[in-house]
This record gives sequence, C-alpha cells and structure tokens, in this order.
Amino acid sequence: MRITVLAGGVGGSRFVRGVREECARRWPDGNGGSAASVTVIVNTGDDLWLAGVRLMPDFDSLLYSLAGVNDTERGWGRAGETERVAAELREWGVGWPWFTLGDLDLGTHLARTAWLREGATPSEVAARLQRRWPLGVRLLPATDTEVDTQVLVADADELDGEREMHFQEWWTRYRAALPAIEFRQRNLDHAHPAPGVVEAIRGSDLVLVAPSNPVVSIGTIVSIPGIREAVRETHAPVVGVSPIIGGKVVRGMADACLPAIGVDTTAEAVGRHYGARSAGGLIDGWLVDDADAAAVEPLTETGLVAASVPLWMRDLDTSAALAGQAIDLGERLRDHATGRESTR
Ligand code: FO1
Repeated sequence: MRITVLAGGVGGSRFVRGVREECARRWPDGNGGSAASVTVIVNTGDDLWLAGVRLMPDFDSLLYSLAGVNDTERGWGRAGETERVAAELREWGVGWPWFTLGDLDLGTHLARTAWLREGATPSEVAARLQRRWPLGVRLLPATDTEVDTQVLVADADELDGEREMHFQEWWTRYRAALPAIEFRQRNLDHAHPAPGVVEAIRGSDLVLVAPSNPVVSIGTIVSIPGIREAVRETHAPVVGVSPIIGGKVVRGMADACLPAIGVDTTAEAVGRHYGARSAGGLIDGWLVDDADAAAVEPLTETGLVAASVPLWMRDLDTSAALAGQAIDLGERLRDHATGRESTR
C-alpha cells in the first residue's frame, strides 16, 4: 500500500503521525512498523532566509514531530529548547526579534545551511536530516526552488497603498491581523517538483490532502508547475480532510488566508474550492466533521464523495482513527472506480 500525503506543518504533522500509526496497525511489518509506504510532499512556501541560515518550518515541524522531539505545546521547534543564541542575535540586531530561533533548532538550520553551501539541494538536505531519526515515512520538499510565500497587505504609507512582506513576518510579527490582499509564491515561473514528488503522486495507491492551510500550504504545493497535474491525473483516489470544523480553523490562520482567494471559512467552501476531479478539480473524496454533516449533501452534488466523521485529532488514537477514515474512503472510491471500469 503506497500512500502520498500533501501536507503543511502543524496540522499536517498531527495528521501524518495518524497516517503512520494507522498504517502500522493495518499493515504491520512484524517489528512495529508498517509494510505500507508513506511519502509526504511538504510545503516549502513558509521557508525563509533569516540570520544567515535557511529555515524550512513546515519540513522541520514534520521532522521533529515524527521523530518525537517536537515542542508539542507550540507546535513548532524542539522540545526542551533554550534561547541563549536568540538573545545574542537580538543584542546584535540580527534576524527578527519577533521570530525565535532556539538553540537546538539552530543546530538544524546550521546543518542545513552548511550542506546547501556545499552544493546540496534542499531535497538532498531533507534526505540527510531525516536519516538521523527513523521516521517511518519519507519527507519530500515539494520543490527545490525557493518559492517563499509573500503576502500583499494594504499600507497607506506606500505610494500604491500596498506593501509586500514575507509570510513569516505577516504571521509571526502581525499574527495575520493585517488583511491579506494576495499571497504570492516567488520564482513559480521556473519552479518544478522536487525529485520523486511526481513519481510518488502518480505511483500511489492513495493520495491524501492533509487538513493543512488550503492557501499557503496545500495551495502552495499544488501551485508548483506539474504537481496539480500529477494529482489530477493519478490513478489513485484523492481524499482530502477539511481543516475547518464548524466554521472555525482548527489551528493556524487559514481563516485569515481564505478571504484573499474568495473562499468562505467553511468545510463546504474549502471542499468546493479544491473541487471534484470529475469536474476539473483536485480531489475525489472530502471528509468533514460531524458538526458539518449538512455539507455532505451539497458537496455530493458537485461530484465529490463526501462523508462526515470526527475530525478532531486530540491524540494519536484520534489521529489514527481519522487517517483510517480517509483510507476507508479511498478504498470506497477505488472500488467504485474499478466497479465503473468493469461495467464499461
Ligand atoms: N511561530 C511563531 O509564532 N513565532 C516564532 O517565533 C516562530 C519561530 C519559528 C522558528 C522556526 C520554525 O521552524 C518555526 C517557527 N515558528 C514560529 C512557526 C512558523 O511560523 C510555523 O511553523 C509555520 O511556518 C506557519 O504555519
């Protein structure tokens, strides 16, 4: 069983841990792991250069969470972190005072930057970093091109009344409080999927879209030329999980991003936004929370196979249960599709 997951950082980490756990339960390999293979296509739009080092926040959130060394409260960075270097950087006025680089976390950024300076690609760096811990899944950056997300906001002090800033400043300094006019990926014109990404999507038995930010995480991944096409053309069923429950984001700032693309902050609107593959969209199945069960009927009319299940991931068991629901919906879609083929 080969599963590929499109994921961002914080919401993605919980979901991917659930997928890993559920695969170990369904397809045990006899020594605690899984005979299934899970590949995660990781959003790289949150990435940035800061204080001379290259940060890849979503990749690092997945790496630390899957390795069990993450700060579970904050949702990013390392457990047991200290901030001695960050205090010095603030004294020197290097980096951003509102963006904390922990000492252990800096170890990762320094290793990554050292390898990049030796000529390694972000994909090669990602492979080296995840060799340190047996994660049980493979993490692939969506692209090796720097596509750092920029946010356009209104600014009366600017001549044209607008200002652009890195997504991380918009989120960590302003807490997404500045209304976003537009999100833009840099270098999209010469970006392409990282090695292994298209092959993973096309070669899967199931593609899952994690309950990550539809704009700056999933949206960024599928904006890389070639990735949306791979998802639309894969023979695997494509099942998405709503990041919105009862009209509210579960974590993060998707509610501050969705208005910029004209999408309401509802499970139904995001499902419609991704769209049914049979109607030119991205997904086949869409899981909403029981609180949004009323969305199932209207979503079904758009060509999606929608289902309402418990979406809250409070712990490993609930995360694994959600992953199981997504895998089951994928099986239903596959049987349905093959059923359709056999009647042809
Ligand atoms: N998020 C914050 O809200 N404040 C921070 O100071 C901060 C530092 C930070 C350092 C490294 C890293 O990988 C992530 C960090 N984040 C911080 C989280 C980051 O903004 C998020 O992980 C995502 O990029 C946004 O979803």
